[in-house]
Amino acid sequence: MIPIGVTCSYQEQHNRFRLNASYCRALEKSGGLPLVMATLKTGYAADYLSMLRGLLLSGGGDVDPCYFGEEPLPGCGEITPQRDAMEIELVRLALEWDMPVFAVCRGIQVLNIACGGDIYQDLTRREGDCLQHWQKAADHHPTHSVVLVAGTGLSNIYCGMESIRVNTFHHQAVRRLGTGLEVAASSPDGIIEAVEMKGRSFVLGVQWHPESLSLAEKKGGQELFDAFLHAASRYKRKSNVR
Ligand SMILES: [Mn+2]
Repeated sequence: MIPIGVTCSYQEQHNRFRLNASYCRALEKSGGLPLVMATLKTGYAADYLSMLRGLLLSGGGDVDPCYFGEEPLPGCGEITPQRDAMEIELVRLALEWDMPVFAVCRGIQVLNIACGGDIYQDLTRREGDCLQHWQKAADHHPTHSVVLVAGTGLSNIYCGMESIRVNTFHHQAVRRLGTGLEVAASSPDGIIEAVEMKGRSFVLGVQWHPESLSLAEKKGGQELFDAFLHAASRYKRKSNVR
């Protein structure tokens, strides 16, 4: 079993951490040993990552817009500043170590912001019409399509298919790409739905929820965890770093 760190939500008003078990089940199905990173502290990224062979950023609430130089707009939801700080620190060090990173939903936004990009604080206030990105169907039903960019790692994982259908529960989305990131999929309304980083062992962010697809044994979910764990199994920390 390959140790994978999984971040979780922090519900300050209830004094509890929270993680949908689907992430852990999906990791286990691909040979991963999930280690939930339930901390509010920064300064321990190296201690954590030293124990791990991959980092999974889970979904959750909104990211503090201060990280990309904006004031909060009316459509911005609840933020958890401790989680933002801890996850951004973790991602940056994981990228420095070329550790495999898989970022889901909120995670793709954290990954993009950690690389210097920014996000739409609220898609409903974006100019131009958007699809429904917060579906009313149950979480394992794919409801909108995404077009895959040919030649990307994501396209390879999906055997060169031109598009797939995904589930969708987000009101924020990647806007300006962070350094080194490339678009791997977008929805027909032009929203970036997946990003990756070329020349890395594995850096993939998806806006949808593959863990829910996996739990329901729907197509397109477990394939991503398999690819992530394959990369994690081959991970060797670069010798020229700490
Ligand atoms: Mn979507």
